[in-house]
Amino acid sequence: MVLQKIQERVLWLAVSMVHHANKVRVTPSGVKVGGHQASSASMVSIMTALFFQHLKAPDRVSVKPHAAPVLHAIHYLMGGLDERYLTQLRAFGGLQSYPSRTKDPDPVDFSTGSVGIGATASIWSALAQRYVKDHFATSGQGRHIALIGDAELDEGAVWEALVDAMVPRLGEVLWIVDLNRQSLDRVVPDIAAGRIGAMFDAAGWNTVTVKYGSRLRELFAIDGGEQLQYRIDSMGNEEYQHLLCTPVGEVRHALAGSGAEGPAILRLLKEVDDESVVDALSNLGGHDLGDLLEAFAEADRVTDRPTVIFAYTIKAWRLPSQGHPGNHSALLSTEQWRALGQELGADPADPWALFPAGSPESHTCAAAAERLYRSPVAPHCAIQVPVELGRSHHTSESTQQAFGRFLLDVSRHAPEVAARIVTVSPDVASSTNLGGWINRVGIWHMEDRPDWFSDDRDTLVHWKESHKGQHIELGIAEVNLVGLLSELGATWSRDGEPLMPIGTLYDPFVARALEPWSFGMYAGGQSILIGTPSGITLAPEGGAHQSIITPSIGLEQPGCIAWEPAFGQDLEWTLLAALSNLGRPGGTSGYFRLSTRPIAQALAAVPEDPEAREDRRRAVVEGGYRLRETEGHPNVTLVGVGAVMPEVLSAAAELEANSVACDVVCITSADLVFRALRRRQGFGSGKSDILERLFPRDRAAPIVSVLDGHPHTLAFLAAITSTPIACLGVDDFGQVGEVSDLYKHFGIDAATIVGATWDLIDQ
Ligand SMILES: Cc1ncc(C[n+]2csc(CCOP(=O)(O)OP(=O)(O)O)c2C)c(N)n1
Ligand SMILES: [Mg+2]
Repeated sequence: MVLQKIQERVLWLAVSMVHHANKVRVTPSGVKVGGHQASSASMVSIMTALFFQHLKAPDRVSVKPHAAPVLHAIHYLMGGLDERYLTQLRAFGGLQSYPSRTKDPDPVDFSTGSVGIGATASIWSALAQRYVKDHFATSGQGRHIALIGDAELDEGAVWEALVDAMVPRLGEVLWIVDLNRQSLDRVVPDIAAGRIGAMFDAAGWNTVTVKYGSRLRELFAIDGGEQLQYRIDSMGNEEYQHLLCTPVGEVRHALAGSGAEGPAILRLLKEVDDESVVDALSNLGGHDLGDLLEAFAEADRVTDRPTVIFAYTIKAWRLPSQGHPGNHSALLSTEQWRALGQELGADPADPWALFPAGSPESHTCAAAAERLYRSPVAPHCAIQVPVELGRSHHTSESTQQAFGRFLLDVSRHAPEVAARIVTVSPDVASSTNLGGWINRVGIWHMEDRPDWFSDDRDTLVHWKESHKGQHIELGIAEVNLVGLLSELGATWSRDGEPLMPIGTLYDPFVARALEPWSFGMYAGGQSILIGTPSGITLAPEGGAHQSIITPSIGLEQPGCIAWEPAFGQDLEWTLLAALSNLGRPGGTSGYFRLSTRPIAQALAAVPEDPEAREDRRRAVVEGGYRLRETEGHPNVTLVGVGAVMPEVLSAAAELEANSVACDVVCITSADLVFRALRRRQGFGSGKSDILERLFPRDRAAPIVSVLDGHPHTLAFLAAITSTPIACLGVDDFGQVGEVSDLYKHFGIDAATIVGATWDLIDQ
């Protein structure tokens, strides 16, 4: 059968890529290269049946991380990957260790690597595509398929996604579980598949199981077959895996076991030779191409809910370490690799050979390539984001309030930008000030639903759900939030329609969502995350919710610019700048750390003169501005970020009153200032004038830095003008109180700033 030959070649190529990277290519450092021949082997049949027969062009496939070589082998056979890459697995500029949407040279639909995240990405991608279809004139919707390892189902991210109320409606989602009963270290304990299937069932999924291959089914159908099936079905995973590793001559008796069904099984197997007993035992449905294709077709017949196919497979299928618990990272020796080539009809002397032109296999590969061809996504013309919205920020305002007003201002003054904004919140929309925006744009749902509280006068946030809404509400699930943000932030590259996704959460929960958030950016999603309220400034609201390390997280997070504006005007300017960075090649995500502390806006009055105002705006979006300049040379430069600016300014006033000359700098993005410093030091290219603007050399003075976050975040400022520094900040959390109590307790109040200044300049 043609597919049979193709899957053997796919297995050979995948194993050979790993073999070459580890046993042929020289690694001068001596550092382990690695690769996963066993994990690849168990997925070969599933992926061969899927790609060469079943898949359609619009379908998107997320491939479990350790089957990356299988995906590349398939692309190679379909003509989508140059041969030179096959020797470059895990090499600089070569094929990545795990499928990478942004770094691999061949078409990869989803980046995977962090287990669980690649699985759930298919769900968020389906939702994002539906959202885009509901709001813009896009067509075509394929399946969103995730090929996942069985141990990925141990990940909380999977179950967090499964219980979301929208998910059971996603008929386009298909998961195929490579059920090889093994994880990295061990045989998955007991027989968990039935229980897990029931959990999917309870979550509203259609479940399909592909357990036994045709040879086993034939044996089950004859006399003694019932006992054999009972014996295999009731056997724990560990015993089954042990049988796979048992010497050929001993398998028959071990399979019969010592139970009541043993004699009937032995009678059944009497006419079967030892090799065939072993073959039958390992004849699982996940390696039976016909059974797999039937299961895919069965999944396609159910369109009103997602489907999961449990495909029983064997880890290291057809490799010497088949089924062995220690096979996860096992590599074939060169002799074993050569022998495998012979068994699979490949030539180790010419390992990358393609099927001969004109052969049925070559035809099937070409036909698959043609069937799966996608025309490139046409780039959308840039959305013009204004630099101002025209609101005057006076009186007293917190950045969180300013954020709520900002969204309403955008919908009034820049409707074409507002049309692209989609907000998402994990059950904290109203407490992060999204209420006004939600009332204006409504909640997005796949179908229109009645608002039972529409006539209730006490309801402040109206829950009007329709397919045209622009806010998506999730349950309390921060990992879902960042997963969905990532896919909403990738529609510009997938569907040609840029979105400007903004997610809100309480700032300490950034840490809970950190790794999947970061992974989403690596995978190519561009979005804005609003952490609010933040720091200890949320003081009376709860010690447990205080975030301390998020300023450093923001500064260090790749693919993202972190902002912490103090004033409403600064929030407006920086948020507009962040929006303009979304939804385009070379774009970047944004992270805002906001606060519920009302601050007198007059403290940072914006110049009236248009030129001076524009000058201020530019500085604000480049990382900060000088808020106060003393006459003559300063004795100290006080630097503040965010909610602590009133303390910084009142410390400056007190110091001046005591003849200590102070300059004050208000930083809006420590991240951008640090990047400018790196550039000035020769790491990367681009402007660094913001450094001279914030810290002119001719005004260099010792620095006292203050923020509501870990003090080390601003320690780098000392390098800008080579001055001494005292870093004030917060290095503990968990105490409720009034803001003034806590600022004093943690030493970010005006008195401590004054004291730190005296200590510093006395030295
Ligand atoms: C979040 C995360 N935790 C741990 C790992 C390390 N890891 C890689 S593969 C693996 C086991 C995967 O088992 P399974 O999904 O069943 O795939 P198989 O190798 O059996 O095909 C683990 C723990 C990881 N990549 N990501
Ligand atoms: Mg597994």
